[in-house]
Amino acid sequence: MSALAAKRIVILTGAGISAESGIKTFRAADGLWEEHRIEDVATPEGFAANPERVQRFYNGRRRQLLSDAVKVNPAHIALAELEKRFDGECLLVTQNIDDLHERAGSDDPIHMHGELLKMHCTRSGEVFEIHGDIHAELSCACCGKTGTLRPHVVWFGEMPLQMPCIEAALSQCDLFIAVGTSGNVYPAAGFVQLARHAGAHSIEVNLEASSQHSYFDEHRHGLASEVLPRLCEEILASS
Ligand code: BV8
Repeated sequence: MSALAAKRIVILTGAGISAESGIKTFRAADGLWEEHRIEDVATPEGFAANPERVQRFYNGRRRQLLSDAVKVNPAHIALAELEKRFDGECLLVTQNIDDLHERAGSDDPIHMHGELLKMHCTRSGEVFEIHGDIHAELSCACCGKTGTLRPHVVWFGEMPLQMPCIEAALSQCDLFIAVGTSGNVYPAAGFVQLARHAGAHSIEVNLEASSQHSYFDEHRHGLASEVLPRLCEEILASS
């Protein structure tokens, strides 16, 4: 039986799936981290030390995400199609904080690292949509105070979201596909090992070998917008 004849699929996406939509990845030569130290803009300590710098970093990314220049690409669309047409279970987990999976038609992907178009109150934890800038004068709808709102994003040292749900799905999946992730950030980088432990067939879709390359059964290297539509059709034809 084909390894693609799956019944329970878990898909993990990273910045590479949105690269062709015009959103910078983290570790490419012109990547996001090239212009900023991770410690300064993606840690609670960095936010405490200089909240304005962190708000500027995310406000700039939010404006870019909402600009006309950023559109879904065939990779996002292929995953949304797979979710709709696949007759088994298909869980999409993304490390990305953009909303391109939703714009492509994916229902309710798990944003394990949070969402750029959301903010939360540091006093109550309540989460709100935000399409504009977050700044110190913005008053919070739940406590009426200013200076309490931060991006609803998981920083280094913070617990990713919905981990129990993700780990349960990985422990039962029979096909695991990672798309556009360098495999440098944990716990997401360890998901392929959890899937292998569950007996799943694992496929890496990436421009080049990721740090977790050796744990994958299969490697399909190339542009996600070209590789993923073909792979999704093969899965649908096999199931
Ligand atoms: C935590 C949100 C625990 C912000 C991000 C071992 C176990 C557990 C933790 C750790 C561990 N070792 C170290 C840690 C700590 C740390 C960590 O992993 N550090 C690394 C640097 C070593 N992890 C954490 O802190 C995590 N939290 O573990 O909590 C805990 C326990 C108890 C109590 C409290 C806490 C939290 C990590 C989340 C950090 N937040 N993002 C933001 O987005 O601004 S991470 C950030 O980098 C992104 O979200 C992204 O997810 C992540 C990884 O980047 P990628 O998506 O992989 O992007 P990258 O640029 O690296 O790669 C892109 C790939 O695409 C490339 O390979 C490229 O070739 C490819 N590509 C490019 N174009 C294309 C393409 N592929 C196909 N087609 C294309 N067109």
